[in-house]
Amino acid sequence: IGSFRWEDPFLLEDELTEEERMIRDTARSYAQGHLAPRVREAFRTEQTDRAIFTEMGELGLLGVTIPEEFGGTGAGYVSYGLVAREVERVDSGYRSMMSVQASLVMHPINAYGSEEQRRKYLPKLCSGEWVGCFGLTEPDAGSDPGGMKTTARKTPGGYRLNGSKMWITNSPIADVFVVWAKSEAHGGKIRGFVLDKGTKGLSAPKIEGKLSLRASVTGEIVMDEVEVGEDALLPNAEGLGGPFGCLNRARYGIAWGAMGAAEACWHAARQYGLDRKQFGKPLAQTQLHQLKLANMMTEITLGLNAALRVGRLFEAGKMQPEMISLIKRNNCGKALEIARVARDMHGGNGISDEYPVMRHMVNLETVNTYEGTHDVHALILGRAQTGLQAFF
Ligand code: TGC
Ligand code: FAD
Repeated sequence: IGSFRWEDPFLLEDELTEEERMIRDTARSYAQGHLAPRVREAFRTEQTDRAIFTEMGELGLLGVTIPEEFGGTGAGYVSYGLVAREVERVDSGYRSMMSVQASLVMHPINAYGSEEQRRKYLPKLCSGEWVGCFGLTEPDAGSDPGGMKTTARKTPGGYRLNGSKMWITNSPIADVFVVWAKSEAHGGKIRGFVLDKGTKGLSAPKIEGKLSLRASVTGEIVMDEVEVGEDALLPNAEGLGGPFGCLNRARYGIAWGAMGAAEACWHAARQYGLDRKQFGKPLAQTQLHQLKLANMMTEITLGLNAALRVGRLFEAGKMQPEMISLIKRNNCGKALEIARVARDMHGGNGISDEYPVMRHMVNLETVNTYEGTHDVHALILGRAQTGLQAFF
């Protein structure tokens, strides 16, 4: 029968295929061996290491769900989730860099792009030679992306784009910009465009002073009369369904990733409680400490197994976006709460960057907000069961 595995109570490990375990192990050994040693300094000094993209690319961690003919691994969504979990166990910023590249840049090019666009962009994005970013959010359109002001006007040879995007992961170091704009030639419908770095009128200033996700650079995208050819348009997506199709994948990965960050906090709190003695005994021998650990174990176990279930449904073609709202909202909210409690359980040491807990905590504030805030996903789930939308 074997014994209870406290770190994997429902034996999730046994549900994985050989290939999934291999990909997960590659991600884990890279994350622990190469990301963990540099995260403290990167977070302290707000430095994003560009080399991480090529390192991940070499190991096949960027194009997990992209077909092999375009440089990807052609593996499934569970593998993708497992990579997100291992990377975010180290830092949510590193997972952000990876998931934007994979779900928000490569996915739309693969799913909505022409054959030429796929051939031009995917292999170099898979290898990390090029870095991508995804511009949907604007200064006045966050939760309500349908309110975007960016426009694309038809020109004789293509389109002219004007507008600005805000809070864009990777943008200051990006070579490839997937941006969404209202296209006059398509009745004002939202269309996707792929822009190349260096195009006249395109710039991506860095946003300074972030107190969260400091190892992952964030910027604006400014488009001032940016002229592109017809070949910049993603031909096979029209309306908000285009960007949302990408968000489904990124949100799904975040549901796994947030659990990785939560596991890091849980394990750290457990170890701290075993090592630290007060009142003549280890903190871990107090009832309050054990109650907190029991809560963490419970939420993480449920969250991971829910993510696995949705991953399997994804792979079986049975994914519905509301399933993803459920796990994105739940897992991010629970991870944030776990990080806050783990921070407290470390006492004064918990505020030091010698321990990972407070860094995870401030990172998870962003993770709980981006890709649809906790409350926006509640409204999606509320609409799904009442048929009444309460957004406006
Ligand atoms: P709504 O009327 O609900 O839908 C408009 C059209 O979109 C379709 N749709 C979806 N399609 C596929 N998947 C989904 N999840 C979809 N959700 C909606 C829908 O069927 C409809 O299609 P059609 O053909 O009928 O037009 O639109 P709404 O304007 O009422 O939307 C409301 C709401 C709140 C659901 C939505 O706008 C929303 O989810 N807001 C949150 C915005 C968001 O998540 N932004 C993320 C920006 S990217 C980012 O944060 C990256 S950070 C990544 C990192 O660093 O890791
Ligand atoms: P708002 O929409 O203004 O929301 C503010 C508050 O109001 C929230 O609490 C929200 O839940 C609440 N609220 C909004 N609408 C309602 C309502 N109808 N009813 C009740 N409450 C409501 N975007 C991209 O496009 N690409 C990226 O790569 C990207 N990366 C990001 C990286 C970072 C570090 C951050 C912080 C953000 C990033 N974002 C990105 C943007 C992110 O998706 C948005 O911040 C998010 O969607 C929320 O939009 P907002 O900030 O405008 O907040």
